[in-house]
Amino acid sequence: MARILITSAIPYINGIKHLGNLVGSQLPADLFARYMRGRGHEVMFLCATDEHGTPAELAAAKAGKPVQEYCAEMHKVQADLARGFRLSFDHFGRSSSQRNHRLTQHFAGRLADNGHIAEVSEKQVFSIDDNRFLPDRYITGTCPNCGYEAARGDQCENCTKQLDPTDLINPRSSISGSTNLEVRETKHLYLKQRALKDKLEAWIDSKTDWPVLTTSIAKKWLNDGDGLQDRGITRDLHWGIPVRRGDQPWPGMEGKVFYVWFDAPIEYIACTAEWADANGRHDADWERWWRTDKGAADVTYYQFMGKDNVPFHTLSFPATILGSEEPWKMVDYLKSFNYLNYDGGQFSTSQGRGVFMDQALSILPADYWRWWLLSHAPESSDSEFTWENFQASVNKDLADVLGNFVSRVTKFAQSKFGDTVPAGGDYGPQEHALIADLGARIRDYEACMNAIEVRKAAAELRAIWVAGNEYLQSAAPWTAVKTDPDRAQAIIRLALNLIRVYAILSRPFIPDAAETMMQAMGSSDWTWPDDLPAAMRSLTPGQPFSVPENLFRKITDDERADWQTRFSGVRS
Ligand code: B3M
Ligand code: ZN
Repeated sequence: MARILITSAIPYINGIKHLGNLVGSQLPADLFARYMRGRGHEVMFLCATDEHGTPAELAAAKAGKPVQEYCAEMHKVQADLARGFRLSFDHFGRSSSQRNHRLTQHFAGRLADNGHIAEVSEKQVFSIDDNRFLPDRYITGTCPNCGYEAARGDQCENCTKQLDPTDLINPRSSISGSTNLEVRETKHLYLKQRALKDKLEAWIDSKTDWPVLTTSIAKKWLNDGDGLQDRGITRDLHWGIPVRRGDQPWPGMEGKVFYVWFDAPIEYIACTAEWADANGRHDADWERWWRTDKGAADVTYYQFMGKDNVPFHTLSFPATILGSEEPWKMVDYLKSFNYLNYDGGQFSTSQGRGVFMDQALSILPADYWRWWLLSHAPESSDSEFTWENFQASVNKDLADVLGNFVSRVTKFAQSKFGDTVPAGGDYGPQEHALIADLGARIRDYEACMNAIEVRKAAAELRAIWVAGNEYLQSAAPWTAVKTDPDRAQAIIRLALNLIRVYAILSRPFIPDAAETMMQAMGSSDWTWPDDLPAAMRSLTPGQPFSVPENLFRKITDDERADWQTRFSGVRS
């Protein structure tokens, strides 16, 4: 039994995520966690909400709530949606937890002790009416290049020129609109990443099995002229983890917090400690996942994320870990994803374009979405959600292929032979050929899953469902029953066993349907079919089964047209 540590990128707290976000990290991570559990491995699967930073503060202000209260509420909303999508986290933590406060301060202290931190004085815009420093993008003014009046302090959206806030004509606070601004001196901590470049490079070079997407992004940022900059890890904000040097105050840094991207990846570790706290475990129980000196040397660690998060996970976070000079577990395999587009454009959180997690579950159960999203995961390139494609693949793969097999087999069995697995006959050449074929296909499926080739794995699984249908079509128990009832009973016994095997194999993709199939077969034995001939005799003659409710319904053309309109515009 192997020990598998899995983390998904942790979603920002502000707002509900869309399906593109979901398929970029949490959902494929869940697929892999479920598969590894199914294979009998010990899995620790973690996710959390990413709660700090200006966007969280502003979203709370917009909602008219104290930021703590806002984050607590939104955490619950996201946790409920995760449950709705059957995301099987061992723990869904919060980056604002006390555990993360302490660990983040610990890492900062270690980095300082090891000479990796510089204190830098800089000038920054302070808004007197807002009583806060303004991040560059929260300053609005007229672009000196094109005259656009709503240019942001970091960049003009109109002419794309990169700006400095002090370039803006008539600058004002985007938060309050106030023009009562002044430039103040402020001191920040910088992580000296540049000095860690050789170590980072050696580490990245040692990862020869990473997906091209991951490695190419890591190398680009490592080697591009201004790629590996020393990085500011503190901010002048109220909401965040107070800057401390381990458990000591940090002179000169009073009232400042760590930058959200400094503390967010540390939450992967802190989340495991939160898991221990929530389950009455000891520190040793989480440390054995993370400290190579305390049992984590035999852990294999997988991370899942969208491509925009790769630089932070291949450079910044590893710099934090390497710079700590402590024996923390580092990622072994980093699976990254391209973007999912929506119906000829992009998903847009600000415009409410596309389907968001809450809306998706309000129109169809989780399995429908899980299947489409995973079978179209944006792996080798960006992919696109269209309602036509969604309808076609649900109706065909789920309803016609899998659903129809289960329903035909169970209904026929019940009507001809009653409520138990029929006893007649035995498997013949046709069954042995099918079992041999399926055995080979299952090994292919496993190979794709082990390699986290999500789309290919879905295609293999679909092929396994198709093979069952083809067998049933050619064995034709409805014909055999007229002349050779024993033969028909053997066919049906095999087909019922196959439903149970389908439940096991399909569970990582469509857990609810898998549960329904397993229950209908009167079994709770989820043992992976390493020995397929034995698995195909798991349900024995006389054992009760039932006809499940329709596993999947079809999406009608009217529904498709209705949803297409409903999700195209601005969210109310
Ligand atoms: N919250 C960005 C995102 O949700 C960021 C990921 C943090 S992973 C440590 O895409
Ligand atoms: Zn401009």
